[in-house]
Parts: sequence; C-alpha cells; structure tokens
Amino acid sequence: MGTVISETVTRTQVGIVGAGPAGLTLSLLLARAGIESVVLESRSREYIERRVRAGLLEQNTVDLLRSLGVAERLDREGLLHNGIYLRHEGQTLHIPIFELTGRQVTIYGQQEVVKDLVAERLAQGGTLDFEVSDLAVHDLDADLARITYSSGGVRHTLECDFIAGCDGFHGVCRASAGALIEHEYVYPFSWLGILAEAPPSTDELIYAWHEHGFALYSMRSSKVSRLYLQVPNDEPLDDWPDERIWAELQTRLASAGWSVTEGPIFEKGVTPMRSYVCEPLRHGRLFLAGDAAHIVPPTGAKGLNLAVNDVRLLAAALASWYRSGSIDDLDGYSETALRRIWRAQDFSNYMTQLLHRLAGDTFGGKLQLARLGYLARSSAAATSLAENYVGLPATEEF
Ligand code: RFL
Ligand code: PHB
Repeated sequence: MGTVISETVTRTQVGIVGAGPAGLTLSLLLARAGIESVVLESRSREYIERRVRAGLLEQNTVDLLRSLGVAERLDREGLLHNGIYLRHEGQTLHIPIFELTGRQVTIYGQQEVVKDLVAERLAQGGTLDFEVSDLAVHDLDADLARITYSSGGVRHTLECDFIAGCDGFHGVCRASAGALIEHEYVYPFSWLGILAEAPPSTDELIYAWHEHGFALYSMRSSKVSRLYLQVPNDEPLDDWPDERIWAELQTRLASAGWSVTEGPIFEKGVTPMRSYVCEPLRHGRLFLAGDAAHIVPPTGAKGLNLAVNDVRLLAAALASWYRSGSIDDLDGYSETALRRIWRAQDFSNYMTQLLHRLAGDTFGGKLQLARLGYLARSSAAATSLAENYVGLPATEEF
C-alpha cells in the first residue's frame, strides 16, 4: 500500500517562489499595496537566516527597507561608509563617494536583512512556508497560473493571478519560462571569502590590485572582518589553511606601516564569478526577479541591490494592474528593469576587469594601472566610479 497523500487547493493573488531578499521584499511591498501573496521557500528558516553572502547596501536599498519599516536594526547596527580605498603597489587612492555624490553605502550582512524581512512578514501574519519541495509552476499562459509543491507530506496546488520567480540562480522558475535569450560570461577565477573574529584595521573597504591577484578587505561589525582573495576556479578549500589565507591577505593588501588584523576564521567559502542576464524577464503570468534572472560578479557589490530594485519595479507594476486594470507597467517591467541590470552588469564587469589578475597578460595589467592612475588624477573618472558604486538614482532611466 502506498502512502496516502492528501491534497489541497488554495488561491492567492501573487505566488512568490523563494524567500531571499527579492521574494521577501516583494511580499512586503505587495502587502503595503493591499495585495495578497504567498511565499514558498525550499530551505528552512534557520538556513536562510544563516546563509552568508552580500554585505553592501546602496542608499536606494536602505531607503526602501526604511520605507517598509524593516530598518530599525539596520539603522542601529549598519556601518555607514563615505568612500572606498583602491590600493595598488603600496599606493592607496581614496574615492570620496559621499563628497562626489552626496550619498552613502551601508555595510549590513545580507542574512541580517533576511532576518529582518522574515520577522516583519511573519509579524504581519503573511504566509511564508519553509521547506517546501518538488515545486513546479504551470499554466503560465492561462487565466490562472498554478504552483504545485509538497509541504509537511501534503501535496498543494496554489492558484495565482501572477507568479514571481524569485528563486535565485539555481531555482526552477527561469527554466519554466520558455525560450529566453541568455547572455553569459564566466570569469576564469573565483573568490575565496572568509569571516574572521578580528576588528577591522581599516575605516573603509579596501579593493586591492596585486600581481598575485585581487584582494578585498570588508567587514561586518567593529569585531568581525570579511575578506576575499582571488583564487583560480575549482580551487580546493583544503589548499587554503588559515595561515596561508592570512599570509596572502597581508601580501596583497600591504601598505607601509600598516597590516591586516588577524583573528580566528569562522567561515570560509569559494564563489565562482559569473555575469549572466536572461531576457525577457517574463513569460505570460510568470515574472523573474533578482538572481533568478541575472548574476553579477561581486566586485561591484550589486547583486542584492539589483534584486531589490527589480521587485520595487515589479511591485509597482502589479499594484498598477490591481488598482486600474492597466497592463502597461507589467508589459514594461522587463524592459525597465533590464536598463538598470545592464548598467550594473557593465559596472560590475568594469570593477572586475580593473582589479583582478587577468590570465598571463602583461598588456592587460598595464591597462589596469593606467586606469587606476586616471582614477587618481581625474575627478570625472572618480565620480563615474562613485555614482555607480553608490547606486544611480532609483528612477526608470537607469
Ligand atoms: P537568493 O538570495 O538566492 O534567494 C533565492 C531563494 O529561493 C530559494 N529557492 C527555492 N524556493 C522554493 N523552491 C525552489 N525550487 C527554490 N529554489 C531556490 C532559495 O533557497 C533562496 O532562499 O536570490 P535573491 O533574492 O534574488 O537575492 C540575490 C542576492 O542573494 C545576491 O545577488 C547577492 O548575495 C550577491 N552578492 C552581493 N550583492 C550585493 O548587492 N552586495 C554585495 O556586497 C554582495 N556580495 C554577493 C556578495 C554574493 C556572494 N555569493 C556567495 C554568491 C558576495 C558573495 C560572496
Ligand atoms: C562584502 O562585504 O561581502 C562585500 C563588500 C563589497 C563587495 C563584495 C562583497 O564588492
């Protein structure tokens, strides 16, 4: 005798697949507009609240989180930054972002953002189901779309007006969206990232060019540092005991009379670097947002910020449809979102090409040093970097 599996059918306005920054933010934006949604997540709450990823929030992102009433802890614990350092050959160039743009970035871990969004979603009594499995989307071109999934041994069908595919790069929604056009570039290197119990010995982030490869000095708090090293693709973590990591960070980030403060490493991981965009961001009633639709290399710190911008546009388009029955904004979502996505792709690629060691190429290295020199001498060049890094205004033009 097989296991008896009960089945349920429920109905909502927007079915959201994925409880990352994109899906959770979308659910709160929709709730504020009086639109009901259901968020379905394959992982556990503990897992998504611990997953270590991004750390740098654009002012646009902070402003949006504030407007949703989820920035109380962010305002208390986030670290405001007015600039960044670019370091090469022992020289340090400060890009004074606030002075050049009047805007700031904030360091606050992505998992902290996720915790705050989850807490608010649950406090509002919104549906957020963890550990769902076998999720699939159907009937994207019909009057009602459907999401099927299992949860707690029960098979569910969720009928929806629209589905938001916010399920990240390895999710299922993009693959169900028919023949999309894909643009992709995979870089011949990865980032080895660590978290260490060590007070940062720098006031601003340091992006370092070095002949051994790129290094980044970031942080999470006054007690925790976040650091990254460029490593070859498929680099085994076992080849990087803590002593080797610290030695390499000291070498690549070196500056006279200064050193990186070391401490116990409590998290280590390797992330491949990819640029990817699919288009359009829509198939019938399915809309893609965040990493489900695009990936940027982390050098520009844009991934989470782009995800939040996508759902800002998508929520406004859905609200316009529910308010007036006008389909225009939904029809325009893909084109509008892609303008900023491509701007961020270009900036992320620029930062990556500026700072990483490129395969056996002295010509490329010389160009990088010429660009760094230009950034030091031209306020136009520095302003261009600063306005992209801090985040161009959240209008539809970019
Ligand atoms: P997420 O965060 O991947 O969330 C997708 C969610 O969908 C769930 N899921 C499913 N749920 C149900 N059914 C399925 N079949 C499902 N398949 C997947 C997943 O479990 C997950 O919870 O995507 P979202 O919301 O689009 O957010 C994107 C960001 O997470 C990402 O862009 C950033 O982390 C990128 N990133 C950075 N972005 C920044 O803006 N600033 C940074 O400083 C920055 N640094 C980084 C980064 C990413 C990094 N890594 C590890 C990739 C640094 C690193 C090292
Ligand atoms: C981070 O703190 O994790 C971080 C900061 C800036 C980046 C990438 C990652 O460009």
